[in-house]
Amino acid sequence: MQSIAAQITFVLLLVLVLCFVWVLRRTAIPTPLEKLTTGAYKLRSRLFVLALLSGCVITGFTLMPWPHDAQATQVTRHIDIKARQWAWELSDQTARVGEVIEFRVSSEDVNHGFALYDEQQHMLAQIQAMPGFVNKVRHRFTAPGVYKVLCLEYCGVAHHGMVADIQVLPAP
Ligand SMILES: [Cu+2]
Repeated sequence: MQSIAAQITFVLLLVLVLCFVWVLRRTAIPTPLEKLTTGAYKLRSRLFVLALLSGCVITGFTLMPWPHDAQATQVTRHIDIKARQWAWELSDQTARVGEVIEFRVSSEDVNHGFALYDEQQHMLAQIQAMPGFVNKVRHRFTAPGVYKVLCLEYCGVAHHGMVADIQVLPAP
């Protein structure tokens, strides 16, 4: 189904691009080269370059670090997570500081959104919980505490009640 939707989208996009090209070719009025380097054209070109550079610099300085622990390649163990309306079922609700947990997330009914939060309500990891799929996300716990699992995908009237705890104990 998704591949059919993608193919239809590509065909419609191609038609749209061809329409733009057709309109552009019919209405293009050649601009003399000397006009492009004087007056308002020159100002417009400089403003365009300034906006482009500003956008690159602002984007570069405001990029957030990737929320998933990309260094967490050595998985210590895994925790199976099953979502259903409206609860989380975890194969284990405890972990140790320093452990790299691979969460294997699936759903028994509809789409849910698995999200792991620390005690300051900072989201540490998230991934979709989908029926028929097991999606994996890894996280290294660096501090003890009670972490929360919440649902990020609206899944029905009691969506807000989908909360589970993971107790993270100090390193042995
Ligand atoms: Cu939900």
